[in-house]
Amino acid sequence: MKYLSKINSPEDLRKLDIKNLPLLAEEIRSFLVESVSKTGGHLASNLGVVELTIALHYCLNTPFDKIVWDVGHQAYIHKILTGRRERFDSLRQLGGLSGFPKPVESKYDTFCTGHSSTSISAAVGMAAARDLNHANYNVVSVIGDGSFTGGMVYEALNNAGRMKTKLLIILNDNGMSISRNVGAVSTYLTNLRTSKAYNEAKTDVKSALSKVPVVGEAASSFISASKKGLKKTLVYGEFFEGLGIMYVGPIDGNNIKELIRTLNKVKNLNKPVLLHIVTKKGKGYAPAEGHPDKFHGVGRFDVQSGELIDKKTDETYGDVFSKTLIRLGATKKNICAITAAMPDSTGVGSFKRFYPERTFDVGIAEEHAVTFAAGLAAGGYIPVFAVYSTFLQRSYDQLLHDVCLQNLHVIFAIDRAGIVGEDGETHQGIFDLSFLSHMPNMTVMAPCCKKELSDMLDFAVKGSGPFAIRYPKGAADNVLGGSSQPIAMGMPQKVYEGKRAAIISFGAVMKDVLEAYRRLIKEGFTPAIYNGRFASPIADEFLEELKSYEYIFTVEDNILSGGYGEKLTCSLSAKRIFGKKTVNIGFPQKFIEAGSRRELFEKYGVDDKGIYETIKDVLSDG
Ligand SMILES: Cc1ncc(C[n+]2csc(CCOP(=O)(O)OP(=O)(O)O)c2C)c(N)n1
Repeated sequence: MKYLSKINSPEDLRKLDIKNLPLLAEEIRSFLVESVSKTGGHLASNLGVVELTIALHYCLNTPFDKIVWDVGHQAYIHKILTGRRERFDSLRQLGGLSGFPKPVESKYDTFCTGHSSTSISAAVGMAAARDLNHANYNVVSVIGDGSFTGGMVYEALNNAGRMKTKLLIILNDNGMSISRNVGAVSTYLTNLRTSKAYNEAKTDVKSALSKVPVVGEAASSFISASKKGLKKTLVYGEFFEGLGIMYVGPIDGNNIKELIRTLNKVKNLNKPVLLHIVTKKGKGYAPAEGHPDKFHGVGRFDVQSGELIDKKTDETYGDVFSKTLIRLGATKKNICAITAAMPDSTGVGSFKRFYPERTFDVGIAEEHAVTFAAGLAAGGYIPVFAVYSTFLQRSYDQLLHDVCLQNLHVIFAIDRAGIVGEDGETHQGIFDLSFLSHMPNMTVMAPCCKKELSDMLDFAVKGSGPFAIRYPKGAADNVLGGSSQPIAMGMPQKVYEGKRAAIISFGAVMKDVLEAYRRLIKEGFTPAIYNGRFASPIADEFLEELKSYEYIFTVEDNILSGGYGEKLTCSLSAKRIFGKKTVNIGFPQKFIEAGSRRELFEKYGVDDKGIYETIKDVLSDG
């Protein structure tokens, strides 16, 4: 590592001669592949932006100039170049570096990201703050073509074009979201990259740009000068220009010299500019170039072969969901599946192989996906939107206003509910119970095992109105031996009879609850065990049943605030059932850091040991 080992800040980088930067890029790629092979992480996206990241820190005066990384999964090189190389082996681990930009981690991280399509809005806001302060730094948003399918992008462009302030949007176009990018916007970008018409339009660029007020002359002479040096790659993006945003590109985003020449010009333009760069996802590492989707987010792997080290063997909740939906789709011809750009990780891709005409990939557009589902339901179909808990957060009002208000029969299959682990604060799915269980008409369920997930989907398809079924990441088991009492609206399943105390387990925490129960029994405690099943509604009959207990414990993998336990406690008091000593076990109302799922359950006392200790302490004191 001739060059990389000497770079501890962007100032060190800026001292390098431009001719050595391609070698630095090579060193960074080796370092990245080696490192991520040990920690896991977002490899392919980062390999594609090595040159871009070097060029940005080389041309800009960071941290005075601000870079906002959309999603932020591609900010690893940025971290490596901004003084975090030596801690890179702690990436995504408890107490280690975050896998996403995090201002508390570094002054070079300007904005927290993790969810897509936010960077232009944030950058426009930062540019507005700069202008109010009469400052003059650059604000740059780096956003991928996948993230460009999200609706906020267009709200931000609308705002940026009107404000006319200095802002640089770099559209990193690799043709990929996690899978191949989809939709009309993606087609438009592909046309920009390839169409003959646009190449021919290059001759008109100069006259078109001369008409642009304020910077017309400067931009026009820039284009003329650049044309010679930039291999005639500049064309005219009429969509952006029509919004008042100067379009530059497309240029080769893996050519460092071309990037630097272009950035040095556009950074001085005093208006919103969109620079369209074309990059290769996974560049420089053959397995990732060949399978950019598999190496988008990857576990530990062998560098030579590209083979995963921790092979997935057990069936996951996502697998069970996918199989069940395919089974249901065969008889119920009005079931549709929807994904927001995550067909493979949600199981919707498998449904598509059987029923392509009833499968919809809407792009990274969760807000739209929910209202689109509402439209399908209004048209007589039963849409199933399979989505990660954390991303459904973006659709609160669409759920409430567009689905629940009309009591439409839409099913939300909420994967990665609860703690997700290494992706950390931005991705933990610990809020869904709190934002769903208070919605009128919404039935909210969680299975304790794989058999129950399948039963709950059957139940939801047969029912009416909206349903949310939440299940966690990872292997699913049949913890209750697969034998379950039929599902009845609002009613939990009684697992073990008991006296004095009832422990109500909500969802897949059942395994740990049963482990804690075994230890309590050994010590002479005799609590009853329930499998909660429904966070909303909670049947009156069950509340009445709880009258016979003195202590009520609830366990869930959600934040306590607004979660299952609080909902149950409020339901008891609404029924005037007083005098119960209730203790809710779950996660505190805070953003939970990265770490393995097990570590985090242990840390917050939601594992078997924590549950056992809490219950034992309370019952012993009483
Ligand atoms: C709101 C939201 N939905 C889904 C995701 C999951 N996700 C992470 S990266 C990604 C694809 C992003 O594609 P693009 O912006 O083109 O970046 P690339 O990885 O191709 O560089 C998706 C769908 C997310 N981070 N945020």
